[in-house]
Formats: sequence, structure tokens, C-alpha cells
Amino acid sequence: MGVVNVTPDSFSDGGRFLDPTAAIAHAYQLIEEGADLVDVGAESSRPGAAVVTVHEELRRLLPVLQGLRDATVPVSVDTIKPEVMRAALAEGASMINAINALRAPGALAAVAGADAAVCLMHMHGTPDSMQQHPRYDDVVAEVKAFLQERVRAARDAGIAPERIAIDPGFGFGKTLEHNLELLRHLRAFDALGAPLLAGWSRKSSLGKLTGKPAGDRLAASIAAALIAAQNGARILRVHDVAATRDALSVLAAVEKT
Ligand code: HH2
Repeated sequence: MGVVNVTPDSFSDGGRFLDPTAAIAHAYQLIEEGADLVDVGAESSRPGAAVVTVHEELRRLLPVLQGLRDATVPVSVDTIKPEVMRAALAEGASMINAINALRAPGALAAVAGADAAVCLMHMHGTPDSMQQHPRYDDVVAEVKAFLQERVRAARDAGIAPERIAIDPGFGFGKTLEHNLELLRHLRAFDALGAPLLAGWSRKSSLGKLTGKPAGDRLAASIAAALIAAQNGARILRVHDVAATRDALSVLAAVEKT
């Protein structure tokens, strides 16, 4: 899954693809590099990011979705707002990347009413406050129980099981240790019976491990992506598609023999 941030303030690439033409070109570039799907987001979820209105989010998003109508891969939209979900699905999006796990009133119905996929992600708190002393007794068990409950809610709302992916939400209300613990025990999520998405690309935990800024975290991002893949992740959300593809082709060759 290649990341396209149509935002002025994303932690990883803020402002580079705010212009729709640049965002569309970037999405096609990621597809060219081998992305199986692209994830378009118009509101940053980094800690302390500015809240964006529905109007502004759609103003950023819709021209990009229109420009991706002929894309050869499915387009996912990263949002927490039901109104944005509905408009994005009407504009041809195939998947909602629900970083709030469809907890906003009306979000379950917005997705259930369309024939689209959804990724249910765990987030502890809200982007505003999530990194202020996140605490768990057992992070793996708690994230798993949360996702189990959200998968059940999605199914109860009429979303077929084969449309649902899950994501432990690396960096969303988690310390470096929490993120590492989840990565170590990713196989625990197999029991939920849904494909697992992992997003480690350029994240601040990698900055803590390497001492490098977001733009210099490629090698660390690839290492984390490979570990996630080895531990069962089926979808890797990454900014650097070509390099991640190369790394995955080595893993695939080793796993084949
Ligand atoms: N991470 C980010 C955004 N959306 N969605 C899922 N499902 N999983 C993730 O780990 C995830 C996500 C944060 O990365 P980025 O989009 O680069 O930054 P920002 O939120 O600042 O736009």
C-alpha cells in the first residue's frame, strides 16, 4: 500500500503532495513502482496535527480521487469522518482506511452501505493526546481485544468478513516499547481471521532507534516492514514502494525454497 498524503502537515512528507496534480502524479508513480493499492489521506494524524473540516478534507481529496479513476489498482481513503467516507466511496474509492476503526457515529453505516473494503485500526486516544503517556497492562492483548470488538461491530453492521482488514496502529498511542512488543507478537492477531496491515514507514519509533529524521528512515522502515511481513502482515503501508518491493522479493524468494 503506497501512501499519498494530500496534506500540508504530515510528519513524513507534509506539503509535497498538497497540490492535486502532484498527488495524482505521485500515486501513479507508486503504482509504477509496484504498489498493489494506494492510500490517499487528506488529514494528518500525527500527534498534535490541525483538525480539518469535512469541507476542507473533501476539497483536498476529491480532485485526487477523480484523477485516479483510471488507476489500475484499488484506491483506499484514510479518514475518520463518515461524510468523507461516503463521498470518497461515491467517487470510486475501493477501501476506507478507518484509523478510528469506524467509531464515529454513522461510520459503520457509511461503509456497510457500499461494496468496499475497510481497514480497522487501533488508536489509543485521539491524535491530539495519544502520545501523552500511553499505558497498557498488556499491549498485545488489549489491542487484540479492541480489534476483535471492532471486527464484530463491523460484521454486525453488515460488512462481510472478507471486506475487513485489521491494523494494530503502530505509533497511535504507543511508545517505542509498545510498538516493538506488537511487532514481536504480530502472529497473535492471526486468530482474528482478517488480513493484517502494518504501517511502520518513517515513523518516530524508527527515529528513536536510529537517531535519524523522517526523511532518513528508509533502511529502518524496510527492516520493520520485512519483520512485519515475516510475522504475518499481508499489507504494508509504505512511502517508499520500489525499495520495499525489492526487499520483499528477497523475502519471497527465501520463503519459496
Ligand atoms: N499511519 C499513518 C496514517 N495512516 N493508517 C493505517 N491503517 N496504519 C498506519 O500505521 C497509519 C495509517 C501515519 O503516517 P503518514 O500518513 O505518513 O502521516 P500523517 O498521518 O502525518 O499524514
